[in-house]
Amino acid sequence: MAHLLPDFNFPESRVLIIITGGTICMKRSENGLVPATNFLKFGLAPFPTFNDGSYPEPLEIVTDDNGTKKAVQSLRTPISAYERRIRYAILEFETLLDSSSIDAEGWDLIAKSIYRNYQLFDGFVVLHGTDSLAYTASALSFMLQNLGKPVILTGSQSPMLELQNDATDNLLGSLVVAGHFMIPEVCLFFNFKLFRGNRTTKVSADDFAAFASPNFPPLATISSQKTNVDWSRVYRPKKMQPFTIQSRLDTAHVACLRVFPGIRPAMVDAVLKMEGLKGLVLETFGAGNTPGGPDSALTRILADAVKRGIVIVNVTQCLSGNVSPLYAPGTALGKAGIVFGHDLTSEAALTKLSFLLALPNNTPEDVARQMSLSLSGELTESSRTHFQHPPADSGTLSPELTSLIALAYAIRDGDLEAVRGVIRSESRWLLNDTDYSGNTPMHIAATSPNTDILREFLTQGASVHLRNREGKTPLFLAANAGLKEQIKLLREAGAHLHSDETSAARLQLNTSGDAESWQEAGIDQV
Ligand code: ASN
Repeated sequence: MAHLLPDFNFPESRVLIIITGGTICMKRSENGLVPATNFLKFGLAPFPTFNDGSYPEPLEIVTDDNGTKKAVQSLRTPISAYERRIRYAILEFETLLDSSSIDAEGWDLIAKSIYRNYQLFDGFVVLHGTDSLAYTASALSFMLQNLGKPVILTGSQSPMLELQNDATDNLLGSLVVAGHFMIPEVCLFFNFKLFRGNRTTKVSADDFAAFASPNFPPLATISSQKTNVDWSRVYRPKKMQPFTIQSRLDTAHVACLRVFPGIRPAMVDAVLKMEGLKGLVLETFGAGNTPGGPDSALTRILADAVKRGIVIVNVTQCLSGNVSPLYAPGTALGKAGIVFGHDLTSEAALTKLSFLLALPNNTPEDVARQMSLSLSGELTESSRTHFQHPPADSGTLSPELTSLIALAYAIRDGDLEAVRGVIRSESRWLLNDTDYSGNTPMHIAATSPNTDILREFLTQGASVHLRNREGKTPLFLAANAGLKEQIKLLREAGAHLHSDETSAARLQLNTSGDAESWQEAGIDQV
């Protein structure tokens, strides 16, 4: 691809890489592979793909809840196929772990690291071992609420320092996604595929294609220089609320049990009578069946446990498909108050149960109800129908661009009905598309008079974090234009100024800027 701009003019995304351990950063030792510290130095800096040699200034990262900042070394990638560079810094956990030892404490540490640094970076990559990666991805998808930026988890089957490794491709793909595509989800990137994290499961102990998402197609695939994102599948928050985290999942009072031919009801009873047990994931046969059928001792034991307030969730042992009241044994479980987990993976069921049980004031009935609803795209609610439209033909002016232009006019005219009409007429999700200057419909709405349009976009999950070619967010544009109502709405939805926008705002203030607007945009808090 011909580069049209001089090197120094390329926009830059900032990505924080959080390292928890795992094979990707392991080195050989007498005791087998063990995680090694200082990954930036041995695993990234020596490789031109991860280091363009420009050695930029250090970047600040936040290291604790008091907001303590530390300047750390940062590196820059070469220019991408999308004419952008990614500047990244590393936050390495003090104790690096094989992921078989990561638990709710580790999930908290990851969630907190993202929360503390949320305003300083455009996206996040988490390096993690593969063994428990699907659990961590599922847990984080519930813990990170109203997420507006990409969080990409990855790891590898072979360490970065081995000759034939998958570490390079997995980390590079994750960086490309986190640095270019505003996919506001917890994702897992592996072997050229981007999956929704809470749909994944580890399917191979050694193959590079280690993960699958059997009930939900990938969100994106990478082939050569191209990243093909299926925007129609991307999950977006529907609430106008800023990013928050819910920490401390309750993994101490849940269990997971796989039924097998000949399983003794007394054994299931013993698990259900363990002190303090509040929730059980029951991995059943096929479409949700247990041995013995409706009048069996096992069904009675399960029904009694539900009466005692234990939430039992029925998921299938099969790799793909749904549990439902199709056969008599499954129907009996439903009647006994056992929740149908639809097409949840065991990993998602267990972490979701731990998440819901930890929420204050949640009764077992509340937990049971929410277990069969989708909280962050982890299950397919059976009533939902997906319509897929064939791709549009290409013309001189693509239909997407025509719609985008019509949308821009409708926003500028403040015509909410016309805006809704354009959105309805287009099968694609238009709201994060950009015009030639990198402005999204949200950028245009941020400076147009009808705030109902802005509100409409925000409640439809349009991103407040996308930056135009000049690196400016919709919030910056609204503050620059002194539009208080627009600033207020954007802030309510979690918008914030980036550090380079803050410097630009301070310059504006020295000349003619409206101090009150900038203050409302949060300038003295950044
Ligand atoms: N045991 C390793 C881990 O999960 C496996 C891997 O990362 N491939 O940390």
